[in-house]
Amino acid sequence: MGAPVRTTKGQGTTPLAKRKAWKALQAHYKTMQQIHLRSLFADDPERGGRMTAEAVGLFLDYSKNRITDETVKLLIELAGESGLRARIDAMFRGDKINITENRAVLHVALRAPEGESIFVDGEDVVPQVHAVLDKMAEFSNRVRSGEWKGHTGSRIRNVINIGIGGSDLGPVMAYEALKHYSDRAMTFRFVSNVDSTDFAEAVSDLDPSETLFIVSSKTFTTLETMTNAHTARAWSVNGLGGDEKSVARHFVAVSTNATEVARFGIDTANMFGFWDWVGGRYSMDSAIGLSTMLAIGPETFRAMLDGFHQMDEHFRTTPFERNLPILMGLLAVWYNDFFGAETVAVLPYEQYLKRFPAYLQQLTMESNGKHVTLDGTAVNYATGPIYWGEPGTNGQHSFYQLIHQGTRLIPCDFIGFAQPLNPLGRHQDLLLANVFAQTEALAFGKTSEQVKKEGTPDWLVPHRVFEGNRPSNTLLAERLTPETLGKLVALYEHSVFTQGVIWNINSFDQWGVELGKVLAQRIIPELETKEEPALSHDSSTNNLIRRYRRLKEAS
Ligand code: G6Q
Repeated sequence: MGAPVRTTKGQGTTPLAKRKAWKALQAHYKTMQQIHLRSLFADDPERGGRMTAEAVGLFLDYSKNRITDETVKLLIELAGESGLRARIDAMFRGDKINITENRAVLHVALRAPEGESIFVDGEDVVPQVHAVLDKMAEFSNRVRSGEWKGHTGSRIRNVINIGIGGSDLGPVMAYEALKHYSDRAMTFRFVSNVDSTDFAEAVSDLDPSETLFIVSSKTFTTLETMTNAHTARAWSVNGLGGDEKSVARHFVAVSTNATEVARFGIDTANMFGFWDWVGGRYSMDSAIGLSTMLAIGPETFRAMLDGFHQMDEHFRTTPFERNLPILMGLLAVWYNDFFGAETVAVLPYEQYLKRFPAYLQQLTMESNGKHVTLDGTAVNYATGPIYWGEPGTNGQHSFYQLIHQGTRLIPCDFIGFAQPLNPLGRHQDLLLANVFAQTEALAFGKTSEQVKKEGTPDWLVPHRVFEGNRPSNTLLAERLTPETLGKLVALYEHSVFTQGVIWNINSFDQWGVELGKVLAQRIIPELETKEEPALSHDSSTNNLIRRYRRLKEAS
């Protein structure tokens, strides 16, 4: 097979380091590197009001970044020179921009309203999306109302999603994020790890007659998922008197692979499909979100999709200088490539978003952890930063020390909401006071003069100085609703896209996960065989395998 035809012209022709705006940014950085946020604010009293952008109910304050209007202008020029406009249009049009897999990248079609048209290989995919959504809705309503019964006639009270990676992280994150809106009479669990503890703990207190499994796997061949699915089937069938017919009432599948679904024993009438143009880490709003829909109901799920779509439209149509995902993506590039920042911390001040950083880790790092450009040339600049984080305020009592006083520059995204979902006394004001205080402390710090004035003994002064000049974004919204969650996820999806376009990499493949999978397949029989295997790995791997074999026999 020859190389696929590039459907997006006009990008990647000039290597990044040779683009005019890139060079201008290099020169500009030399000045910016010296300037403190204290002086940027002191010299420009309007800054905090001006360096903001608001769209679809999300307010972004990016004024506490180490930038000037000139920086923003140059970054936007860089986006222009990098062909961002054409790349956005290509994605939304359904061009096969995932060139290494020759696939369109159309998570935006998953939330396109009925009546819109997006074509892949001459076929309008939007009606297909809505047909699956309708099927999911019908099924969800039947389960939620109790009409769908288990094999013994019991109502389904427990739903377990079995999946991993993109078929797990989105569903878990969304369930936790939207728990407030979920049916509390039902229990939702998520099994992903091939470590048997994951499954064992998930079912330990559940009754098989009330438990429905969703086997979520695009390929339906993933080792972890299929191992867990078979274990689940055995647990379920055994718990239901050994009748294989029970599988039809207790297992449904979300997959693109009908053949394997049928082979597993799931009736393909109970399979919810999606398409090769949905990447795993971009799939939480496809049928992979079936557990989410079961938890929150079809209407609320559609509200989430509407939130996604609003952000898609904002991204597609808004000029770059007011475009939230583009601004955030460009700022990430600014710190990653000019300041040499290696990580970005995402700090949601909302307990329900506790899994949001973990979700973002896959979205960002699987997408932009790439070392070659679209044409296969090794990059000579840093690509995807490491994303990490924890909900505030907990992180403040843990790793924030390093952000405030360590030697590394860690740009932070603070995410806060004005209205709590569980209002209790003063909690929300205390929570939000911490958001504002942290960004203020990071930016402005505390000088030695200030520390001395407080009467601190000289020897202690250096320890108590905060350099400041630590950048952050603050995202504020009214309230965490399903709609807001959709907007937030789409915001980061498109920020990741923007970064990938600047770096001229393919944000939509993940070849880096393959090698380990292949090697594991080779090692599995070496661990399982009763005979001492002839090993031909390196001496470390051989030694570890032998030691493991001895240790497991020891019990
Ligand atoms: C995500 C990746 C990956 C994938 C898992 C599960 O973008 O493709 O995380 O989601 O490997 O794959 P299956 O859904 O095919 O089981």
